[in-house]
Amino acid sequence: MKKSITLLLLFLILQTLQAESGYQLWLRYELVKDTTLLKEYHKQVKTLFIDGDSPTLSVVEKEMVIGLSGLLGKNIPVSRTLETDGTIVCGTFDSPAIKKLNLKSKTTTADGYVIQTLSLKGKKIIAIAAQSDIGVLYGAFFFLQQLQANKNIANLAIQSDPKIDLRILNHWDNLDRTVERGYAGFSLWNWHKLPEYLDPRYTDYARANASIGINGTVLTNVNANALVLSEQYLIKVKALADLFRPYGIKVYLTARFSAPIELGGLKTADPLVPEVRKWWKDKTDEIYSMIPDFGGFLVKANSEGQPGPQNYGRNHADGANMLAEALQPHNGIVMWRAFVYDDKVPDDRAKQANNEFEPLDGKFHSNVMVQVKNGAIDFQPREPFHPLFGAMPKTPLMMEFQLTQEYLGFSTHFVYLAPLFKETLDSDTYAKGKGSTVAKVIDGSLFDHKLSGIAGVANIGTDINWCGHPFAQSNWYAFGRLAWDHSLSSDQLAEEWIRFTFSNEKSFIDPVKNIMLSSRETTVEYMTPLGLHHIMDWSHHYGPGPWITDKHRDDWTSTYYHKADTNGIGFNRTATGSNAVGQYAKPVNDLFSSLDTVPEEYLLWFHHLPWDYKTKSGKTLWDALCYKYYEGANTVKEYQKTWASLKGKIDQELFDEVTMLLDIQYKEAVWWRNACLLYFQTFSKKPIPSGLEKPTATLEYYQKLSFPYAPGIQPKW
Ligand code: GCW
Repeated sequence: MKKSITLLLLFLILQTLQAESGYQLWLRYELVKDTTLLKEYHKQVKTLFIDGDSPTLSVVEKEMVIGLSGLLGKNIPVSRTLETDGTIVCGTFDSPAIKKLNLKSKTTTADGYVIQTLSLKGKKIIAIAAQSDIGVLYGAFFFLQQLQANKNIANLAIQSDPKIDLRILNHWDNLDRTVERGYAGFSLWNWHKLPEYLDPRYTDYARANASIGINGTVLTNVNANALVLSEQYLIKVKALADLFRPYGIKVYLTARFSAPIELGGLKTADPLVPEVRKWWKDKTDEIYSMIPDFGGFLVKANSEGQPGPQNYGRNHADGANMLAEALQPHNGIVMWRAFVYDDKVPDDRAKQANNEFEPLDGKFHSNVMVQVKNGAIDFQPREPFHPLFGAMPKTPLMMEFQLTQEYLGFSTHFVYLAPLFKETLDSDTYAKGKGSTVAKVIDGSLFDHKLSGIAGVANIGTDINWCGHPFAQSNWYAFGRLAWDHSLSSDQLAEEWIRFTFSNEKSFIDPVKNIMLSSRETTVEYMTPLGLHHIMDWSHHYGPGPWITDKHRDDWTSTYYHKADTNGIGFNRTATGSNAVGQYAKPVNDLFSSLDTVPEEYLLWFHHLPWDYKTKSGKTLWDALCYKYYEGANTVKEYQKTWASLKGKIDQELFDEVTMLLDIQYKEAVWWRNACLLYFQTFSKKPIPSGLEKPTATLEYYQKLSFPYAPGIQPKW
């Protein structure tokens, strides 16, 4: 015991001496600086009582001990009595100590928790209780966060239940440890050294996820490799699953549809062929014999060259249901992705998912969820909500957000994504009249579904700070918190994260929060303003490439999407064009179709308009476009100034890191602005409005730039 206290103190001292790398994420547990508050906390938190014994409750104890000693700067002893003033007691509702307390509020879910201050025989104690051990763990983290945020804990009466049941990270990690669209190093999963070598980082990963309520992880890329389903790899998967279990994190795998051929030696993967069905059933049974709480499969089928049921003339429901049947006896689920587009170039790629999936509504087994990206194209800086969210009432739909910044400046640009997530979640589908928000679709409440889920494509890798950009951590954080409670505001989440990660000082929080809250809009402005989309460079997606054209698939080019010509610019998706608007409910269709009502941010998403079209601001379309691009780049310059003024308020190394990244971001914002405007100018034939500095480089210069080694490229399959 003594030894562990000495080690702990040593650890705390070392921590303060070392420069901060960002490794600790939002779990820094720094000593509370406000001395009055610290004194209060010392009175309120004296001992810790963990009522029960389980791997998860051991995690609770460990986390509380680390957290409290860090925050309070003193050792908090662990006892087994309620007799002391200042006891923090953690346990399930049916544990003896918690039972004694007769807590008034209860939770409605297994994951939910209650945190309550109460008096017992004149002693003030705080109870952290839940239906399950995992709920207790979530409550413990939330309690520590109250201290991290310097909140008053004198009279806690908190009750919290997650609104969405499955809160999952999707790793696009390959078995060779490259990460598709990953900008933070290599994959965390060291397959070569697993199962024997358990990198301590796996535990820190689990802690971080549990601290924000994430309860599932898909370990492998949706562009799947069947090998992960072989015994050789399943042993490794099991090692990770065993490690994650006490943290409430279930493991899922991507299932390559052709695995019965590649691994099983069958001649076909046709989902209606009995041998194929048997292969999946046996494989699934094998997985569960090793990992009894295995979560299930995530599948990308018949999309971007991935095999799927359509190869055999079957549909998505046939494929998904085959896997669902294999998983059903084990309570596993299938997450079948709706990000599909086949070999034929459609008149409008935005329509394809609805075209293929709407007719299948009601045909999926009860343990299938269809996983839908937030927008119909592909994680663009801004997209209107995916029309499928209002169009499949009989099927539980999962949300898929992208945390990794494939289209948002990789891990170089400072972009806080909560406003993007919220914009989609708060969108009204009108599927059952006004107020039918996307959030209500995915939390299951609108159409009364038992299953509910949300996935985030992870932005995590082996970089010391996990996400590449110190501020990219906030996207992992905000995703987890919103998955738990989608009604939280971007503002609140930004503030929490800043407090936990950097500082409780208002003079730091306010300006940094301002940058965070506007950062996504700023990025849209210098990349794809007014509803432009998919104008990035070819394949690696790094930097601007509005000139990309004449590739083997038209719907992978930029010209397909912006349709700029001497007449104007934009994709006509109204009834006179592709009629993608027809996939929305009437009020949404009307809103987007009419030039009087379409929000300016979606203007060119839905309309092709002449260059001299008068926008609401009174400016011509060309001028409005120019001003937006300039505004975006100029705002990054403002960020640089604001950030520079914060020197000395946080760790110097971290400060310098963000300074350098902002320098790159500004350079790249100007690059986006100049390249796009010079290119569009060849059609508009109009000058850049006076007063705006003219690009110094030529369009040819930008077009010649080449980046053969840009990170995160999609490997050839
Ligand atoms: O946007 C595209 C990405 C691919 C990705 C695909 C998908 C995993 O460029 O890299 O593949 O989306 O979501 O399946």
